[in-house]
Amino acid sequence: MNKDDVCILIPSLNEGKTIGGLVREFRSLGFSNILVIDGHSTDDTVRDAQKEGARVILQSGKGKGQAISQAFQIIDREFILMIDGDGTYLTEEAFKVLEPVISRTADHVIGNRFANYQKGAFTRFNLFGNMILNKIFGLAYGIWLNDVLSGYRAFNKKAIKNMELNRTGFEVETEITVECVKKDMKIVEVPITYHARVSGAATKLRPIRDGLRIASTIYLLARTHNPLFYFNIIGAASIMAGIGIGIYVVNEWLKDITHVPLAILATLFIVIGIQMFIFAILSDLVVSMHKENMRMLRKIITEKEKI
Ligand SMILES: Nc1nc2c(ncn2[C@@H]2O[C@H](COP(=O)(O)OP(=O)(O)OP(=O)(O)O)[C@@H](O)[C@H]2O)c(=O)[nH]1
Ligand SMILES: [Mg+2]
Repeated sequence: MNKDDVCILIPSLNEGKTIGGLVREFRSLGFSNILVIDGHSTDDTVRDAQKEGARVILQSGKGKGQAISQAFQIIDREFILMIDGDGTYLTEEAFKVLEPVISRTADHVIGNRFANYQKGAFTRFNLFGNMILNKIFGLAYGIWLNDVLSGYRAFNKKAIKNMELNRTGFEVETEITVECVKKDMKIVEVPITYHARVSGAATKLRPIRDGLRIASTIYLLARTHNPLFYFNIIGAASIMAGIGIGIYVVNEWLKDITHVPLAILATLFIVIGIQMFIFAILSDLVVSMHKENMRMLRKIITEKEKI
């Protein structure tokens, strides 16, 4: 592996306790292209990273997602290793994470933290939340990954240049994975070690708010990949509401009380639900044809590049 072909990308926001050591370790492993994208840290993050030899740029907006998408636009190396700046991942596992992209068996590699995590690295709530989100992701995209939200990842240039990222916050890992699935990039997971944050270094993740945002991102982005999943959920919710109101109306009617507006509402919900199911089938047809076209287009482009 030519280490000069690799860009180490570290998003950081107030990681003064760990960033210096992290950059130093990567340099001692032989990596010279280290890019820290900083979210306007108010501690020594920028100074420490620069002192150890990293190139530091300040992100133009807010959030980890915005930082990553800005960094992707300026990176020109063939391979990219992305790692959080909080010292929870091991630098020596870089080679393991990079291997599948370098050997061209993958376009995107995800380090699976659940393979080996230190006690205390996840709260019980985080473990549960991750499990649920991985399952929702599997249902929506048909790819059953163990750790969609991992912060230790590798890419080849093609993968990052093909990516269109619009989410600004902690939904970025989800969006990256979704984009790879949508663009037919090959994803591989490798087992990694995950440590707890060093004491006193605050997390920027707000589990409930960010968890809900991630879940809604998984759902909303599925519209153009798996419309059956997207529209059937709306259809099922609508039919269930209709049936619920309907049961109430019939029950009351048996007691000689008639609710005409509620009866109309129940019927409307059920009809809308059925229409959503039909809409799901039609959208699925459109999306399948679009995917077929895109696949063909990509094949033509790759063959053209070979000539
Ligand atoms: N540039 C930039 N980096 C950010 C921002 N928010 C978080 N980060 C960095 O993104 C990485 C992941 O954030 P964490 O707070 O560790 O989130 P997490 O890993 O999901 O949560 P923990 O389990 O508590 O570590 C860290 O290196 C942060 O410093 C931001 O707004 N801008
Ligand atoms: Mg972290």
